[in-house]
Amino acid sequence: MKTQVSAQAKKLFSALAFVALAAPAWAATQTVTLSVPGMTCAACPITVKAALSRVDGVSKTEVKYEQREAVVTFDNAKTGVQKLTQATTNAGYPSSLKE
Ligand SMILES: [Cu+2]
Repeated sequence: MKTQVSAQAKKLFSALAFVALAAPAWAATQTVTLSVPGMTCAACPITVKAALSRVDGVSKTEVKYEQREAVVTFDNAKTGVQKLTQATTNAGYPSSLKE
């Protein structure tokens, strides 16, 4: 009985993994969280938000100063994580994708 449940769970897991891997190929809107450790005062998020919002394809940017994070929603056919981190870096705030 136990092995049967485990086999089913494995099947379900691989199905979910497949969906997760396949999604970027057709899903146009993607949301990522960037770690922006360089934000040192309450005004920094304004600069970071402006830099990210200026990237073509970005539809929503939410910068959380307390967490040193930026949550960005974008069209993944137009832009990508590398362009987002490049934009914050150019504005003086290097960032990286938060896993
Ligand atoms: Cu600041």
